[in-house]
Amino acid sequence: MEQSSMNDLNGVSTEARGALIVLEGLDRSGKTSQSSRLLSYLEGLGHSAELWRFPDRTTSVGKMISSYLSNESQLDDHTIHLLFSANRWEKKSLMEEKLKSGTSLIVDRYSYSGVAFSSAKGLDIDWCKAPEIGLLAPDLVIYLNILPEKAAERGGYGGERYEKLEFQKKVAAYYQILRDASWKVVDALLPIEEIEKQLQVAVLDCVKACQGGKPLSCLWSS
Ligand code: DGP
Repeated sequence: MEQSSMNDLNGVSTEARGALIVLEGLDRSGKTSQSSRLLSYLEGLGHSAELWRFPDRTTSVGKMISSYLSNESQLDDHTIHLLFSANRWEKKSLMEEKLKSGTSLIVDRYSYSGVAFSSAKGLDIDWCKAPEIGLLAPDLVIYLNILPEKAAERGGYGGERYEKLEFQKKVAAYYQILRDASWKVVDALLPIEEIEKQLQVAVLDCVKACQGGKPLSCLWSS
């Protein structure tokens, strides 16, 4: 057997690939700085890696989302939910291409934000999950756990639509519903270097598993 391939459970040969690593958490939980640190860590070890974030505000759908978030436009809750989802779908093939070519992706927010934020507005959780079905499933979900009150204390929120304490409390409750045993939950109040160390261990294991040929799968598994 070649070093770059192995057999999955069905006996189908799977190739070495990059890992899909997602960071989730409330606004101000520290995802963005930990994502950048993880990128430097993986690159420092010689791995091919990229930092992505959703919403990707550079696409035309992303620009509509950005305008909604900054309260420059108003949209029905269902409509904006589907736009956030479309913003992930429009990047799906590139995502798959990158992973298959061996690049690991560190993704700041993904479908879990989609479901938690829209459910917090009162939309049905199963309805919220439906448009995410078929997107690539992360190999690792890292959840930076922080009490909404503590997150709000961190330099305050900006002026975006969801940056309000009462709303973030509801989002936190929906993250609890979505969370499963496979998530790596890290206390976001630990010192930044301590969080970084914990994440490095989890991410390296995950990258190695994907290099070993762990098959790609799709949402929604639970
Ligand atoms: P960020 O660029 O990570 O600060 O995200 C912008 C805001 O949008 C933030 O409050 C979280 C929220 N958000 C991110 N993804 C989604 C999504 O898919 N659906 C909804 N409703 N909100 C989202």
